[in-house]
Amino acid sequence: MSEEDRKMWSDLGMDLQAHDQLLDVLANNYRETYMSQENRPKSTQYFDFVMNGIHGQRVAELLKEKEQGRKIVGSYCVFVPEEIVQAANATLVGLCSGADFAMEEVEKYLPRNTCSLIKSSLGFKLGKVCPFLESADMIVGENTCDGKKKFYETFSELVPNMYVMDLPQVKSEQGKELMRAEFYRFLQSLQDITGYRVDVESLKQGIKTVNEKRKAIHRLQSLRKADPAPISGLDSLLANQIYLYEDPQRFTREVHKLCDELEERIERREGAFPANTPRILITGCPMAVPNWKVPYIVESEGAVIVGEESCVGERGNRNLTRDDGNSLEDLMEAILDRYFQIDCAIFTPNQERTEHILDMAKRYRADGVIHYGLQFCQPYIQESFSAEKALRENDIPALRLETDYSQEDIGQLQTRVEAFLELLD
Ligand code: BJ8
Repeated sequence: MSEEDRKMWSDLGMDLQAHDQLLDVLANNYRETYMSQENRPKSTQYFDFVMNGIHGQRVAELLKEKEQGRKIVGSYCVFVPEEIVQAANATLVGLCSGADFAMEEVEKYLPRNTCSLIKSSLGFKLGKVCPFLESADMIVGENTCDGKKKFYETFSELVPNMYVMDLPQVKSEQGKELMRAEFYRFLQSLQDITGYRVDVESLKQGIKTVNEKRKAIHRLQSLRKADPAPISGLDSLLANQIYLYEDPQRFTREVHKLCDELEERIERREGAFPANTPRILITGCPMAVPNWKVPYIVESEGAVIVGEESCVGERGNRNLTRDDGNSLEDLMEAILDRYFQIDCAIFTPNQERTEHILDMAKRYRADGVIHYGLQFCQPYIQESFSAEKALRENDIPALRLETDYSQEDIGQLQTRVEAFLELLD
């Protein structure tokens, strides 16, 4: 890290000592998890470059955009419509955190039985170690699960620029109406902070930018159907994680470059793992950087992850937004239609998610499915039972894992994954 980076973090009011510790842990974790992989496609060097500058180069770019009048919007959920943010001359960055930090402090604010994702998000604020959070002009919290809803109440007392978006829990006409009203209120609030009036042209451009990014990741996902899989699940997960805060145009360009290389690998039947390696679909809670624990275990036990039914994965990027409207209302409706299809477990009933899990297992030719649940996550752990039942009824082996961000259960997880993989032989 350069002196310039340190000055930037200090100007943002961060705790440099605590941040150094976090970066050390992150660098070690990345080296052990990612750099130890064999047969990585060359173009994954782009991921190394992004991860290397995760709190440096990307943040400096965002601050430069800010100097030119653009705003930064932080978010904890894929329900926040990026198209509208882009159209309002702002940049969206994901803030979910994937590592424990300042846990003693966190438990002064939140009950112990809160999921790691929420605890970590608070820990990064209390520890003053997240430059994205500290540079955001608006932080959007969304009313999804109970844990997040109550967390945002607490968080509002710590961050002055919190914006809470209400969301429906039922996919009814009334639910859609609520989401519509909330998307318009969000549009208005963005215009208020950016001083920028969203029109048909800017909204079309916003849709185009985000759709292009989605098309690139769809292409990557589709190439993972090949056997041998041309890229590891770990690297594909990283693409989905970077997707949430990387510059959209650069991300799109680099992921297409990676896909060109993967197509050549497929042609040569060259894989990240040998042909006939057991293929696993992961489903469940989102995995934010640097939460690579379960994928690392799965792939070091000799399987390859071929898809993620997750918000950091296909649930988050599944559909494109229609761009054929000729009025602001048409385009807003297209955005609403796209986001209303996200089948997060906070919806009830949520049969579409089970159908998507089955569909993905078939499309990616998965030999088995692992349901990844964060401890104390009621919505996903509850749904893991119905998902498992549906998978078994379709003769697809399933394993339910429940874990957190600690390293303490690694041995136990390895044993369970190993036993599951033996079943697939
Ligand atoms: S759309 S999955 S990103 S809410 S793991 S905090 S659900 S207790 S993250 Fe999510 Fe949006 Fe839904 Fe996706 Fe609560 Fe569960 Fe914790 Fe979770």
